[in-house]
Amino acid sequence: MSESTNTPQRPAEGYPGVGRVLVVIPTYNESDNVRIIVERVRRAAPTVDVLIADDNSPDGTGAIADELAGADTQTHVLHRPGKQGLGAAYLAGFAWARERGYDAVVEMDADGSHAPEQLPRLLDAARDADVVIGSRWVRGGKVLNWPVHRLLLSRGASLYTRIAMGLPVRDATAGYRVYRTPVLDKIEVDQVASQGYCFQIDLAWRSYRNGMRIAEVPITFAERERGASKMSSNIVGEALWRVTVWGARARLASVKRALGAGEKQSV
Ligand SMILES: Nc1nc2c(ncn2[C@@H]2O[C@H](COP(=O)(O)OP(=O)(O)O)[C@@H](O)[C@H]2O)c(=O)[nH]1
Ligand SMILES: [Mg+2]
Repeated sequence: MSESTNTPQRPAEGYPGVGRVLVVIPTYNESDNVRIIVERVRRAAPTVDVLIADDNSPDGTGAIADELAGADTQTHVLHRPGKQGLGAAYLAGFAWARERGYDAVVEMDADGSHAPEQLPRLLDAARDADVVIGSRWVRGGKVLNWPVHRLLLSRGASLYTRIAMGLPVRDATAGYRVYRTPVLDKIEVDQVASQGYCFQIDLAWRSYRNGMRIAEVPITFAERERGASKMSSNIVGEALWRVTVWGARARLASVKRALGAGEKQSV
């Protein structure tokens, strides 16, 4: 088949200055996209490996993923029993990477919103950072083909996260990221239960609180061209609710610290 014969077959020698990298691509009903995205990643960054984390997609994405993995030693598949959400798929992918000694993991959507051609830019930034976020809302960042309500939702979510939680990240819901593997232990990623956008905010928040170096690199984000979005109003609601609770907790903790310091001073 022509699709698999042009896939480069090179040993995974790693990405200079970062080491062995695994790009985790969660999929649910991405049969129109999975082949294209894997080929683009392999071409854009030939030394990195790919893991497709598929939740038993009814549209046969998993079988296409098997075909891709069979034709390329650097492409792998993790079959999961059913739809359990984006966050759970990433956690399983991260665990897979840690078991195999990868130095860094990348989060990337299957639908082409995160251009694989920009991956080297993110990985270059990972040489001097623990976490790299491909950001729409820093200078040079862009969004293509989004209706105004999505632009407002995304910008609003990031602004709200900065104000409510004090998280100094411009694009807190962004899902195009690099984590150096030791970070995952430090932020106790195993204990994360959030899904969707909240998963991304949660990991950024944990990284920030644990003193990780977070770099934001401008990306051009394109809306998906094929297939349907899996995000729902529930996922947006979860993010809003959790950000409010986390923010309130953080503020309360700092007020308590300030009061504690005041009491000590007065005795
Ligand atoms: N494995 C898995 N992947 C998922 C699930 N939900 C969404 N995804 C994938 O996560 C990525 C982002 O989802 P998408 O629907 O594009 O979200 P949007 O970009 O916010 O509209 C895509 O690659 C989806 O196929 C899920 O429950 N399980
Ligand atoms: Mg998408």
